[in-house]
Amino acid sequence: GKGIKAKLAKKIPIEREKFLGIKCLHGQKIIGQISVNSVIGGMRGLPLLFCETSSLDKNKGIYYRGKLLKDVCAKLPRVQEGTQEGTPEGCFFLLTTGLMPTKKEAQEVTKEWLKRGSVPRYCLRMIDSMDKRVHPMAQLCAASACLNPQSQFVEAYTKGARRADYWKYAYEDSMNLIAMLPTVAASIYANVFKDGEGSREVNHKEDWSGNFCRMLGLPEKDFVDLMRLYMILHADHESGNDFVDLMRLYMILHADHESGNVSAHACHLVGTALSDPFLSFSASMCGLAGPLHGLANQEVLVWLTKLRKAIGDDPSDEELKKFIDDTLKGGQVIPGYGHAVLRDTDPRFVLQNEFAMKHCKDDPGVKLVTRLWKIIPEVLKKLNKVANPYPNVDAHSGVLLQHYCLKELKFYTVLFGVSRALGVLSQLIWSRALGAPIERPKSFSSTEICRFINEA
Ligand code: FCX
Repeated sequence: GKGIKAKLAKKIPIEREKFLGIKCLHGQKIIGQISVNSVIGGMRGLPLLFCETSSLDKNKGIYYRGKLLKDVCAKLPRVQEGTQEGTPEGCFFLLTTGLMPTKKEAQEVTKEWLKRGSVPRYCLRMIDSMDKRVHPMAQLCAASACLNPQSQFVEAYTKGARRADYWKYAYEDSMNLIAMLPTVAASIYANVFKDGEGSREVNHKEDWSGNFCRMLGLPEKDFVDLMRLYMILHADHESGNDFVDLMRLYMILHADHESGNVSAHACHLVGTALSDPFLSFSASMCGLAGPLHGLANQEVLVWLTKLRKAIGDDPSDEELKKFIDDTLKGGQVIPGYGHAVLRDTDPRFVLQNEFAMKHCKDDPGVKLVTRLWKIIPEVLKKLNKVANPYPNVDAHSGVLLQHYCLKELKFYTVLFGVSRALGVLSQLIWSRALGAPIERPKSFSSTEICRFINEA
């Protein structure tokens, strides 16, 4: 059979068998210990969750389905003409099925999403009725929740569908939701930043990212003309579609990050109550909207802007070090540096930097970010407490978006969210496929914790 659904229909019974076997034979084995710190300290590092789609290794980096992210980027089939990047569509195929798609299979996903992409009018009306002061992320949460009348999962559940079939409806809803997200996000962007100007038509000649960029109206025509002129003058390769390629790459890199991070865990948690995928995704986005999670990409740019205002676009190493020191002395962290799990430069940073070196190495923001990659770790290491002094994903994304004229910082987390849908919804489909039960850990009061301590 072809397509994701056929692949899943074949694979899910096998994985269920495997699961049942593990449960029966090894269900009682102990794989971790819970300390008092685990209970009061955010469950850091506890081996508590299941995730089939992606994993992190503190030194080796990020894996999607057992493949290093850089190999995923290298091997995903190039679908549209003239593109240098794989597609998020192909990435979704990989995350859900565990298989690297062929070019044809990746194209099939694009076609499916184009077919499913039209957003119901009542939802667009709701977006249009929003006050501009409502943060784009809050609008994304509201819009995805309000799509819930579309849910085939709800319909099937109400009619008494078999539990073994739940994944099929979770799949349909996930595909429909992902297909609609570019239009939803672009409508929010147009309303908040462009007085409602912008297209909402899906063009069947373009892929998911191409449609998204066009609906955002980016890069602006002036910029495309400028780039064409630059390319003619430098007798370089064709340009103009670089921004779509950046979008493809961005959507692949931000998609999945294990299941313990806030956005993935929120989606899973809500999904275990058998809330439908639209509501589960909405919950996920509420979490991504927090400053310790998805909002960090915004903070990096704020910091860089301050830096450039203070010491200019081409400061000396000494000036940079002093600015970094001053930030630290002011009691602030260096945004975009450090990670809870990784212990080396985030591969998502490296891949974005490779893109930048190919497409816009002379951009002053890009140059600065690249120089800081050498300088900041030296300074952070000297503090003797930062577990990972190297840059994470958020240190780079902002300057690239700025380069292509996506200047509205408040929108950056929405892009992150559209991408994150691919990961959290792949995980959700598998949660329903494997019959993940409702999450319900036991909680303890401080009196009870003290009793444990006294008994120990
Ligand atoms: N600048 C200055 N100090 C830093 C630092 C940074 N970038 N990163 C960590 N430290 C400090 C911590 O503040 C802590 O100091 P303290 O003991 O005085 O409180 C000490 O180093 C140890 O923290 P560490 O174990 O290295 O880091 P955590 O796992 O606790 O936290 C994050 C990880 C990412 C939250 C932390 O490095 C940070 O605040 N970075 C800056 C913000 C950021 O970039 N966030 C995005 C993270 C990521 F990409 C994502 O999840 O999206």
